[in-house]
Amino acid sequence: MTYTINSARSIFPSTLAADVVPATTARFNQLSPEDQLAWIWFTYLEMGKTVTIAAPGAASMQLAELTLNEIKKMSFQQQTQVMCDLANRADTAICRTYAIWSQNIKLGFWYQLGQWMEQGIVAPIPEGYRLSANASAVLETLKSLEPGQQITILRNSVLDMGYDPNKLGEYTRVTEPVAPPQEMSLRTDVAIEGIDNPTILSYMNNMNANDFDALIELFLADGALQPPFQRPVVGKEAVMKFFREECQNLVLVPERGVSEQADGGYTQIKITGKVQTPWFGSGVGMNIAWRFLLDPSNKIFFVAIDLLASPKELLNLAR
Ligand code: ECH
Ligand code: GLY
Ligand code: GLY
Repeated sequence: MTYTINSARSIFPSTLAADVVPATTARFNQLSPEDQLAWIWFTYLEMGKTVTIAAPGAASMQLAELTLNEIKKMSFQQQTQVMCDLANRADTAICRTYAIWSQNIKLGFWYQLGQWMEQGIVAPIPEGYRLSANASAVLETLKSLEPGQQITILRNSVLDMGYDPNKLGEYTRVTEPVAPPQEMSLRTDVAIEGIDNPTILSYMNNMNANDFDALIELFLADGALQPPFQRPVVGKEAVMKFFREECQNLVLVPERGVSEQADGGYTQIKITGKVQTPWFGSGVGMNIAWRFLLDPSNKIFFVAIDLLASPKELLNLAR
């Protein structure tokens, strides 16, 4: 048998992903725009008790600056309208601008608005705002989850806002500049219990060094990468674009793994461990599995990244 991307997706089928994340996001999306904004505000306050969010890099803020300044000058009523429009995915100039920003620019934009809301520069959530019963229930669910699951839901809520980019026709995404890879002398090597496959070790080390040119060479031309809760990104060019836009400054901390022969001379390898995002640093360790399928020449045909259901899953290396 030869593998297709689709059949590769189900290697290590006993891996338990955090399905509560898409389920909670779906419930969030049912709320009214006002409720969504207030829900995020309360979530943000709640999470602020235990984790700190890092200020975004200057480069990403600069790309949102025109829009931020425009909003800063508005009345409270107009500011509230803009925020509701974003949650409502309305067809406005600001929602169209927002739609073409990369993930980090969207997050940086809201980070700034949140600061301004705290400082009284941008309209706050009305004092005494009462969440609907549904919104309160979704908030209770969120509180019961692990921090890595909470920040993923929070990020989803931000990424879903603005005008639908699929309705824009041709457009060029606005992204942060890509920093040069880390200098060789500063790089560190991961060690993974049970794994000495050089492709896997290079994958982790190159990602940690932001060395996307070296990283992409580990993939087959028609190789694919499947981020958590997403469809696979297929082909070297698309995967490289994904790395440059969304993978700077991640910290991968793989812990253990298992490797076994698969059909047709392929090798399947499952690794579990932690990942940190630059937004929360070592304050939030996400429990992650990587499920790799390597071809007979040891190149990556497929890798899925899963956010795990619980820390217990870190020990599940069953085939
Ligand atoms: C306020 C109220 C009004 C409305 C809004 C507000 C502001 C909200 C703000 C939210 C900020 C949220 C943030 C969330 C960040 C989440 C980051 C995550 C990162 C996960 C990364 C992973 C990486 C995995 C990968 C690996 C690979 O090997 C391949 C690549 C890749 C309050 C004003 C909206 C400010 C900052 C969850 C898992 C390991 C797949 C990337
Ligand atoms: N502070 C996180 C970032 O700029 O990616
Ligand atoms: N800073 C966003 C991410 O880590 O994907």
